[in-house]
Amino acid sequence: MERIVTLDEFIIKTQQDFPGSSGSLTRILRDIGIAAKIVNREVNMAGLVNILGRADSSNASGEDVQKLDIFANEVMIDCLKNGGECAGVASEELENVIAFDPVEGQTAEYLVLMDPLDGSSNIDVNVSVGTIFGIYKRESDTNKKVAEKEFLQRGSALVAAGYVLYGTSTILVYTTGNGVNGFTLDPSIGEFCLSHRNMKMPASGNYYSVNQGYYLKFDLEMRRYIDHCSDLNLRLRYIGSMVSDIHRIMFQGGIFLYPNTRKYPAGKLRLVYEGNPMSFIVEQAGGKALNTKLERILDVEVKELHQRTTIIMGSSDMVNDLQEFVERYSAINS
Ligand code: P6P
Repeated sequence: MERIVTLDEFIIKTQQDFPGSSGSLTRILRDIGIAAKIVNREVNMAGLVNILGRADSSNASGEDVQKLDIFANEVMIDCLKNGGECAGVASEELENVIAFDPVEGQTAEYLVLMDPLDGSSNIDVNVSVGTIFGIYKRESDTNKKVAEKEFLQRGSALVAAGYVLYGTSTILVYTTGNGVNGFTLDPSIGEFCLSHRNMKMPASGNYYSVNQGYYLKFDLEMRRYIDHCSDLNLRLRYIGSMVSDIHRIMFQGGIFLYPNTRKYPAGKLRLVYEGNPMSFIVEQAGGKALNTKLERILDVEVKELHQRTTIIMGSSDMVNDLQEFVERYSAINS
C-alpha cells in the first residue's frame, strides 16, 4: 500500500517551496481543509436534516440562497477567523467584506475570497456542489483593519486558489503557483489524502460544457463556435455547477463556456469568487482561461467586489481553437 500523504503533511512539506514563508499560508490552507470537512458532513446529510431548501433570502447577486449556502459561508468564516492568519474574507454570499479583529500575538497577512457553496441550486436534487476559494496577500499595513479595496486585486496576484468538490467522493484541489494537487477525503480517518499529484489538464478533449438552453441568446460568433463543437462530434456535458464542470475538464480535457447573454450582458459568473480562482487553477494545470473578449481573466482589472465575467476556460488547444475561430469569424463579419 502506497504511503498515505495527508493534506496537512503535504502543505507543510511544500511550504519549503516558499523561501522565508512564515507558515501563515500553510495554516490558512489547513483552516480551509477543516472547514471543508465540516461542510462535507452537512452536504452528505442534507437529505436527513432540515437544511434543504431555500433560506427565503437572496445573496449579493440577487440569487435565491439555500440553507446550506448560509451554513457553508458561516463555517468557512468561523474557521478562518479562529485561525488568526486571515485578516478578512469576501464571500459571494455577502454584500460586504468581513474584517477580522486581530488575534493576540498573530499578524494576519492574508485575505480569502470565496464562493462557499457554488452550484447550490443542485443541492435539493443530490447533484454535486463545490466550494471555491482564492487567497491574496494584504497589500497595505497589516496593523490596520482590512478595507474592501484590498480585495480588489487582479487574479494574477493570487498566492493560492482551490476548490472542494462534494461529489461521489469529496476532493480538495489547490495550487500555490507550483502546479495543482488533489486530495480525496477518507472519511474513515477524517483526512484529505493526496490522490492526484501534479494534475495536468489534457491539451484537448471530447467535451464542451455550456448551457445549450441559452444558445439563441449568445453572440453570433459564440453560436458558431458551439456549432463547430457539434460539427467535431464533441459531447455536451453541463451540470450547472462550475466546480463539477471544470473538474471533469481537469481530467478528461474539454472547454467550459459561460458567454454573455441578454440577462447577463457582462456574464453571470463572478470574477473574484469564481473566475479568478478557477482560472489560476486551470492555468497551473496547463489550461487557458479567457473572457469572451479573449482577454486573460487573471489580467482583468477588478473594479468592484461582485463584478461579473464571461468565461472561456479549459484545454489549451481548444481555447486556442476558439480564439482563432472567433478572430477569423469576426474578421469576416467586421
Ligand atoms: P446557469 C451555479 O449557480 C453557477 O454559479 C455555476 O456554478 C454554474 O456554472 C452556473 O452558475 C450555472 O448557471 O445559468 O447555466 O444555470
